Amino acid sequence: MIDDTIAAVATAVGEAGLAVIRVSGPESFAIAGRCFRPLGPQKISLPDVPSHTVHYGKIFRRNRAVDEVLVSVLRAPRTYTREDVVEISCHGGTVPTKAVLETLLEQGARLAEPGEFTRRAFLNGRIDLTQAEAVADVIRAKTDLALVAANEQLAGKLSRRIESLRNELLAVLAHLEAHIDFPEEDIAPDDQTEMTGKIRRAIQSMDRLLVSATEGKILRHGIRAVIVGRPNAGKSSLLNCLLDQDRAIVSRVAGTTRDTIEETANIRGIPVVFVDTAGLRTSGDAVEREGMRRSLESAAKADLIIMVVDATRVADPEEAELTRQLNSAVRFTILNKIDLLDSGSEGSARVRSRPDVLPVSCLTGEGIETLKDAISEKVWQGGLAGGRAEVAINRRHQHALERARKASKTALDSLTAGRTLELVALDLRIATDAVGEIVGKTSTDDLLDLIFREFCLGK
Ligand SMILES: Nc1nc2c(ncn2[C@@H]2O[C@H](COP(=O)(O)OP(=O)(O)OP(=O)(O)O)[C@@H](O)[C@H]2O)c(=O)[nH]1
Ligand SMILES: [Mg+2]
Repeated sequence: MIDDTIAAVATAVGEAGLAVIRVSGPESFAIAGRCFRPLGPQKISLPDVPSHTVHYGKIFRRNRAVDEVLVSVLRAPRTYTREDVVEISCHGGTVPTKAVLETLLEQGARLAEPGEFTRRAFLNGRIDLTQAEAVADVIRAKTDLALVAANEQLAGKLSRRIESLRNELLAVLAHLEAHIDFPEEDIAPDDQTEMTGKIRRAIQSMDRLLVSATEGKILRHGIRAVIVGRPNAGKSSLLNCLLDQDRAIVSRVAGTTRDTIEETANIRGIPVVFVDTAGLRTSGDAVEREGMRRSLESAAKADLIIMVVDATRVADPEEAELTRQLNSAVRFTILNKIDLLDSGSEGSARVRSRPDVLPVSCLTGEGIETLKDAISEKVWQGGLAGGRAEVAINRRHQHALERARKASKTALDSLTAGRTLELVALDLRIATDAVGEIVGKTSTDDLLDLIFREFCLGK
C-alpha cells in the first residue's frame, strides 16, 4: 500500500509560459486545498469539486499569494497513477515554480523521486513494465519512427505478445506438474509430443521477438556513420549537405578538417550520428597525423562507413589501401563532385553506371536523397516491415528473453531425453520467470529502481 502523497515539477526547468506541478496520493486534494484560494465567483473547496475539472485561483504561502494558477482535479482511479491527482499549472519561471512546489511540500507532500509517478502507475496495475519503459521512450524519441514504436509499446503490443508467451509456458508447466503429482503413471506419447511442440513454439516466438532487438537499438540509440576519405574529397561538404546546415568548415585547402566533428540527423526516421573526420593521407604535420589517427579510431567504432571519393581524381594507391583497411565494416563509397564531370562524356557515363558507388554532388545536391534511401535500406536490411516497427524490444527485454530461451531449450532437451519431469519443470519455471520479468510479473525492488532511475523528475 502506498500511503504518502508525492509532488514534483513535471515540466522542464527554465523560463517558459507555463510549468506544471503534479501531486499524487491520498492527501492530494487536502494538501492542494490548503494552498489554493479560488478567484472565481463560486466559493469552491478542492476536495469537494467533481473529478476532471479545472479551477482558477491563487496559491498562497503563509498568507502571501505566490502565483496565479489553474488547478486540475483528477479523482482516482481515472488518473495517470490511479491515485488522486492534482495538476497545478503556474507561470513557467524557475522562482514561481519552485515557490508553488515548496508550498505543497510544506503542506505535507513529499518530493517525488525520478519516475515515481510512473512507478506508481505500474504498482497500482494501470500499466506493466514494458509500458512504463515506453513512457520514457516516448519522451526520449529522437525521430517520428521511434515515436511510433514507443507508442505501440505503450499501447500494450509488446505486453500482449509477452503475456501470450508466458501463458504458453505456464500451460506446459501445469501439464508437467499434473504428471509429477502422479509419478506412477507413465507420460503418454501423445502428451509428450504435445508438450515438446508447445515448448518449440514458445522458443520460436522468443526468436521472433529477439530479432527486433536490433530495431529497438537503432530506434532508441541511432547509429554512427563515419565519413572518411582523402583530403579535399568533400567529406565536410557531405556532412553539411546531410545535416542541411553549415556545420563544418569547407575549403579548397587539403587538410581543412583536423578533428572529428559529430552531429545527429534524422535520416528516414533513423537517428544517425554523422562523424566528419580529417582526410587520410601519408604526408602532413603532427596535428594532421593526430587527426588521421582519430579518423581511423572513429571508423573502427562505426556502424556505417561512408567513404568519399573525388570523382575528378584518378584513383590512387593510397586510396586503394585505405579502402582495403576499412573493408570489414558496412560501407558505402560516394563518388563526389559529379557536377564537375562533363555530363556527356564517356567517363561520366561510366561513373554513373557503377553499381558499387553512389554518385553525388554536394554542390548541387544531386544524389543526396538516393544516399539517404541507401542508408535507411542498409540499416534495416529489409528488416523493418512496411517501414514501421511493430515491436522493438530493448536491451533488458533482450537479456530476459535470452535467459528464457536457454532455459526452455534445456527443458526441451531434458523432456526428449526422458529425464525426470521435475528437472524439466525446474527449467521451465526459470523460463517463465524470465519472461514474467519483462512485463513485471516477477520483479524485485532492485529491478524497479534500475528502470525508474532512468526517468526524469516529475514523470
Ligand atoms: N564542384 C564541386 N565542389 C565540391 C563538391 N563537394 C565539395 N567541393 C569542394 O571541394 C573542396 C573540399 O571540400 P571539403 O568538404 O572541405 O573537403 P574535405 O574532404 O572535408 O577536406 P579535408 O577536410 O581537407 O579533408 C571545397 O572547395 C568544396 O567547395 C561538389 O560536389 N562539387
Ligand atoms: Mg573537411
